[in-house]
Amino acid sequence: MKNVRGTEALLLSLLEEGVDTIFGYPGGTIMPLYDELFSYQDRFRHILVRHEQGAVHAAEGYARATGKVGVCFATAGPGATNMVTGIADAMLDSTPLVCITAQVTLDKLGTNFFQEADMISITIPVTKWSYQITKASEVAGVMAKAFYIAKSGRPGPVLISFTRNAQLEMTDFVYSFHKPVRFMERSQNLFKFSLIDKACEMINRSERPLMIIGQGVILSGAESVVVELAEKGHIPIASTLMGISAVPSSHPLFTGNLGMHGNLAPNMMTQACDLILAVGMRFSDRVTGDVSRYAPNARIIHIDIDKAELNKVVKADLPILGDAKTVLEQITAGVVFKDRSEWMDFAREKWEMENDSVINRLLEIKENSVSMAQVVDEIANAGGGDAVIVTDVGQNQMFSARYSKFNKTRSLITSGGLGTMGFGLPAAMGAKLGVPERQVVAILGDGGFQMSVQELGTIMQSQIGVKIVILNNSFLGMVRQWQELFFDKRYSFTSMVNPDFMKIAEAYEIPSQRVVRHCELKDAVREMLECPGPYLLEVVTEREENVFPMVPSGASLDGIIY
Ligand SMILES: Cc1ncc(C[n+]2csc(CCOP(=O)(O)OP(=O)(O)O)c2C)c(N)n1
Repeated sequence: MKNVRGTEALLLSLLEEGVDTIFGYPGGTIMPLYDELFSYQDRFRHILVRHEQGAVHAAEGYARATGKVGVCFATAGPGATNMVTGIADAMLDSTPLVCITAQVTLDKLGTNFFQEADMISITIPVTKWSYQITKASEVAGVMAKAFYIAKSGRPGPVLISFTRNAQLEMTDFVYSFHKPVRFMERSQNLFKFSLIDKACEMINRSERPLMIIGQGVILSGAESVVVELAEKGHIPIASTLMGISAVPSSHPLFTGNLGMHGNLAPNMMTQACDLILAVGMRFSDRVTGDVSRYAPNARIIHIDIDKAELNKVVKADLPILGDAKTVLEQITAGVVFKDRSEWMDFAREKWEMENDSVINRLLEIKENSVSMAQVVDEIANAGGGDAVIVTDVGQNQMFSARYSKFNKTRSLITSGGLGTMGFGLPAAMGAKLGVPERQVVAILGDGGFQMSVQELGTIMQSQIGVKIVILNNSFLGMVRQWQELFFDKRYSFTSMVNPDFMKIAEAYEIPSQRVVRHCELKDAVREMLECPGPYLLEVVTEREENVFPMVPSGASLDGIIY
């Protein structure tokens, strides 16, 4: 047992939890903690970001790329409230985080003290747990619980508000890992074996099954079981945006990505299948379109670790509460091979239709311009499908999801649930720090890049070797696309006058290049990928390119435009 300050107890707790990287930004109220960190510099890598929202997105990128819990620090008041968008983003995308924000001293709480913001009330709806530490003696127990909650069951963010008096008080430090209380433990694997038998029977009987995988597959480490089950039963797989990369894009049973800007085949297959095996996905509106006309002929098996997701949007014929990997292993044992070649022919036919109507057109080479799809395609070819692709939000995101190739899991990091512009650049920094051996490419729009452009300072100071690609269409492209298609082309405030991105890169000492013609693209991408440190590639793209296929908002999946 060691008698230490609250601040040291907190850092010792982080060490106990295996934390080695912290993203943060100091300020008055958190100064005692940063002062303690000064003595622990050899044990932690602290990344000084340029905005607290960036700290959270970086921690998200780190968590998504590594599977570990992301950790970030911010001071009280504005530092803490700057984190809220990132925390909400992590909540919707089930990303495990522990966010530590400082708080004014206990006897000043509720007095509108300088930089006082009630972070508990603010974050309750966007965290799995938020708690205010008011005594140093609470630190070890609260931190153990925070890490347990962040990573258990369906992962998510935890916020710990750390009052200044608790930072400074002395306490005896003893750490013991959190022991789950019973109801939490049970939720991990509550399924009954009769449900497994029923699932196997439904799958074995089905002529046209479709396995839909979400991020839950990645979070539970069920990637190889998904492939095993699909191959054993001859079952096609489709992925949600968040499930992308769980299964290699080249797998013959992988039919593509679902949803609003997904591929034609899996969307059409949803409407034509007789069984959906939904694994670790939540039937988001972006995936279902009009729910009342969703999958009209299908019976539905829904496997999820979060009870609240079962029967929330789509009524399941067989809801199974449990961990995806454990449940799928059981199901795989009972599934038999059935020749579903005709069903796979259906998928192939739709792929050909999409190739003819969309892909070939977008990839068609025009001498004096470059399309966004071509840039993503070139990066995919040059990177061989091994890179981690981090996107921002908008057309850049949808093109990245559709034209990238993925060989490995945890290779697409994107803001799915909240759709947070400004996510891409800091998330890519965090991902690169988490998996330095991998190539990490951030594909961003000119709008989203400028929402977190200040993080170039972090990249410069910490020499983070992330590759930044700006698809510069001088528009808030996705909103412009909707204005073109659904608002009579009335481009209300979506045209952007942009700065010289080359000069910005130069100011941050980041090597850069601008491409305006297709013939320059290949060499520029190669140069970027071969550059050992950070690199910024701006591609001036066609201004009014659209992402297709597209299921218009509120339409049924049958109404897909391509
Ligand atoms: C913080 C935030 N503000 C606004 C939006 C709404 N929005 C979604 S996509 C988009 C356009 C993005 O433009 P850009 O970053 O240039 O990317 P592009 O679509 O052109 O690839 C906007 C404004 C959002 N998702 N997030």
